[in-house]
Amino acid sequence: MSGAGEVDFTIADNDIGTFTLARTPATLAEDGAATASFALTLDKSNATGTAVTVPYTITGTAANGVDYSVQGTSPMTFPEGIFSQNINIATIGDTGPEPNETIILTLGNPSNATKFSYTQMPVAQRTVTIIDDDCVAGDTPPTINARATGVCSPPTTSVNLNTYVVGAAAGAPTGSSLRWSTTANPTTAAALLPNANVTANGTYHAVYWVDETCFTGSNPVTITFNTPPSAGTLTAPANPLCNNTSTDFGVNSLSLDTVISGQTAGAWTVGSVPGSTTPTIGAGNIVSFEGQAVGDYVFTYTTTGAVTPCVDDIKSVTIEVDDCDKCAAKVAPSLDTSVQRTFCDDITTSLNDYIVGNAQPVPC
Ligand SMILES: [Ca+2]
Ligand SMILES: [Ca+2]
Ligand SMILES: [Ca+2]
Repeated sequence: MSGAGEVDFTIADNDIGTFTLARTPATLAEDGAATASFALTLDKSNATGTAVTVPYTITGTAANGVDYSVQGTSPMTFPEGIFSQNINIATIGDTGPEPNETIILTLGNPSNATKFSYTQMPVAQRTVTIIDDDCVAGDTPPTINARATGVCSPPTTSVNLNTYVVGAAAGAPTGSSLRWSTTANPTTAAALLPNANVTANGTYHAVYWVDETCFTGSNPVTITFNTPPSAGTLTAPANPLCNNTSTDFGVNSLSLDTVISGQTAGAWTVGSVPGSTTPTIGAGNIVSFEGQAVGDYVFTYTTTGAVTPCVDDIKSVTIEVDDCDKCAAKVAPSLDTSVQRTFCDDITTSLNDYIVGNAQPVPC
């Protein structure tokens, strides 16, 4: 007020409004639309009668509308009675591997710079970082192909597990490797096998791996090393066997199991026989040659129970059978009638000369 006898005094305001910029939280997980807020707070009521405005810009490596969305527009406005304004952001998830990305909010000068300032001078700036959760290994575990998982050992004593994955090692996403573990969904490097070659039965889990922060889930393949059956080793049979009804002249039967050793489960069959009568393979695989024709008998042992790709093993043995009674039912020697029988003088001819082949009797 001024007038006669009045003096005007101007009260110089010496209060400065101070803005403080905060952000919560400092980092955001990329997926799941996580949210963060930049909060600009004024420590005193704005009593200037005019709203003070604070412009801001958002920069950083994250892209607005791609990596995040923002709620609010520049400038923030502080009329009297308003002490805080928020700028809210929300992440926009994706599946692409990428670096962690920043959202940087930088304040401009308040509209009334003589009365308002910041606590973060000279750079009134806060950063929120979006933590990427995608890795170059991708999200899809290796696909197991239809290759047979049983092998025959021997000859196959080692298996390259990579041959059981579609695309093999070369099919791993760029920057990752096809790795194996005996643990499903491995998460540590220590759980990985040193290489893809295995020599033992087991269930092995394929994973695309970069490091302990970047890997896919796993898919299993179960490898079985099958041992091939064996028909064993032939031992020398007691040849010849006798076909006589009495064992006085020699053995006339044997167990076929005595002519091989080391065989796995299997069965004997009769192959070729010299006569018209096929001998019977009895209990204990015993064969009697009593009354059988003289000659060679072939028997075959075939294993059972081979698991693919193994196949059953086969071995054949020849048993020689003879008439061991050299005295019984022999045919009289044949006379050789071509030898001279009439002589005019003394002779020294042997009577054996009159026998075909000059055969000698077989000793009994
Ligand atoms: Ca992104
Ligand atoms: Ca993601
Ligand atoms: Ca991403």
